[in-house]
Amino acid sequence: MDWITTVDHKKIGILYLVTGGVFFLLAGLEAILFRIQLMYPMNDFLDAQTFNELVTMHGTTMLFLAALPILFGFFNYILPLQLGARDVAFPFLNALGYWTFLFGGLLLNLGFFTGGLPDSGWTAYPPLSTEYSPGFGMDYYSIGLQIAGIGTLVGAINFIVTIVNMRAPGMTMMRMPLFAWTAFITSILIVFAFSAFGVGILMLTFDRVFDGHFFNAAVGGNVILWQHIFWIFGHPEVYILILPAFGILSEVIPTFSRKRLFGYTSMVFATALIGFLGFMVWAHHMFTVGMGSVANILFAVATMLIAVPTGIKIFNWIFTIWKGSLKLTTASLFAVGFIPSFTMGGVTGVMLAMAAADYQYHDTYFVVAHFHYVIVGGTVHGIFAAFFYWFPKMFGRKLNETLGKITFWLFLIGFHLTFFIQHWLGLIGMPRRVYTFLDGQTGWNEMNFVSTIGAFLMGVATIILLINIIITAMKPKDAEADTWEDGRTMEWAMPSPPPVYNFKQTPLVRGLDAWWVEKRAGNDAMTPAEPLGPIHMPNGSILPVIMSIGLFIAGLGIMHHATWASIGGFGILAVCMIIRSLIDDPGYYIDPAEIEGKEVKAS
Ligand code: HEM
Ligand SMILES: [Cu+2]
Repeated sequence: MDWITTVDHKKIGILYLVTGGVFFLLAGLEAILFRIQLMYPMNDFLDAQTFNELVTMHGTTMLFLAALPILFGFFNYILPLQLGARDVAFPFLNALGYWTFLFGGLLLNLGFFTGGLPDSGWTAYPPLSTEYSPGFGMDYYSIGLQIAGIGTLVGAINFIVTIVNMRAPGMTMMRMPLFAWTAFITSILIVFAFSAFGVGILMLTFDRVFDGHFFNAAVGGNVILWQHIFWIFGHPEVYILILPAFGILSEVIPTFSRKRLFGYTSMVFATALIGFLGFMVWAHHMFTVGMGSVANILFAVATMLIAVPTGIKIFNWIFTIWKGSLKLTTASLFAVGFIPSFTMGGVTGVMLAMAAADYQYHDTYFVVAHFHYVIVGGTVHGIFAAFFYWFPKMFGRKLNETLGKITFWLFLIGFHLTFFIQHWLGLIGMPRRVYTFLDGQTGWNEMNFVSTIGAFLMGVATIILLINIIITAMKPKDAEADTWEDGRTMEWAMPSPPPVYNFKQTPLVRGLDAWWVEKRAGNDAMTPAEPLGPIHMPNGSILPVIMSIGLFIAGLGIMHHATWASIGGFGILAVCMIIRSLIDDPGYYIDPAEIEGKEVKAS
């Protein structure tokens, strides 16, 4: 019950991690299924419709329900600790964000039970997603993502306010850990990108459910309109996924190199610049649409520009490792593995940015290879690094390092085996999203076979990680506060896991890498910025769950033209909002006497 009503950022963070993790496994399983289909020519393991559904669900789930929520889990858990805050700015809203994400995600996946999943690709281009996709599949997509998107937007706004308002005394913006900086820029991108997407899928819902004509060329609508709206969201979305991973690297690498991050200021500006440029390049996904050469050239050049700030980051990490004595833990291995894999994705990105050459690459496996190098080589590696790095902080136990390293090597090898070869598959003409291919085309059989074997290896690596988590869960909680011994930021100055109220007294920040500064000064705890006093805590609430269920019912009602269900669903929402507005919730206080002596000294 406690977990359903909680508004504690740490518990919500764990909820995000667990839910995102389950969706990650589901989407991974979908990928393995359609990779089995592509293992042999003219295979009939899956039929075409099922293949399309699995590809669509794989991409959509990975992006919206796995990668981003897992990153939100880390934001939620770690940010307030790094900033020295009691919680995020709006704990109630935080819970609401999680529950709308969960129920939106469930709606998206409802087709597994009712038959008819989304099948038009994660890009949902009309008319493929309108006229040519009868049934409820794409309604689950547009309405499910609408609801999940509310959660994402709410979460992002919450993180922005937290970062602007809740930093401990002394923590200026330029003393903020880089992970917090990337969370900040990412959240700003989410606010702009997800608003555009929300409008786009609302229009799609109108076209599908209410016979609208936004994207219907036959009656004066415009299909290209969708592509623009989609990619104004879609391109920043990939930066939304990669910037937090940059932030994770910028924490993990200095900790294990036992050095401060090289070029902190340039890292901050590079992050902001990447965020800004990320909005200037969306039409590089549309070079073959026929926008004309001027537009193509502008978007090509803008895209190539992004390589500059990204290169700055890569070099800064390398200079951080340089002449430090890097400790090889699973976390640092994933962080170091990130660098070459992600860079290769960046290089093919610049190749794709050449508009003329893109006529050859477009819609082939070259693109699939490219974005998996960025997303799996980058984001997923970052997520694994973060998981091993912060796991002891969150659960009080260190994951097994031997099993962790096995996971790393299997995953790294499996990943390159799966996707490296797809560059060639693409260049010799294998189109993306085809459910089978003819026998006897030079190299196709062998390369597709190898690719599938690689996918199995990644699957095995993930299973070993699960075993690792189970084994670790059975061990006693014995992680030190500063488990990795060389922690630099403030989360390492508190017990693992931290008490509900985080720091007993709000800490005083005396420099960049606040905890490192204190350790250097010979202190074994953060210097407090306030006297010990009663700690104000918010009460839990059941309303966020009920509100999300209301939205879920309303969504189902809309797609089935069931007016009463829609009104009922929105009614539930409205009643909850009224209750929340009318009933004052003052929260409660924790008495300092109660916590005296409970604070664990950081060693
Ligand atoms: C288990 C590892 C993975 C394997 C084997 C895999 C495999 C694939 C393949 C073969 C496709 C292309 C299918 C086609 O176009 O015919 C694909 C599409 C896609 N994948 Fe993955 N993938 C994996 C992990 C991921 C991850 C971690 C993400 C994101 C976090 C991701 C995001 C996507 C997206 C966005 C698409 C495009 C879907 C679409 O075309 O609508 N994949 N995946
Ligand atoms: Cu793009």
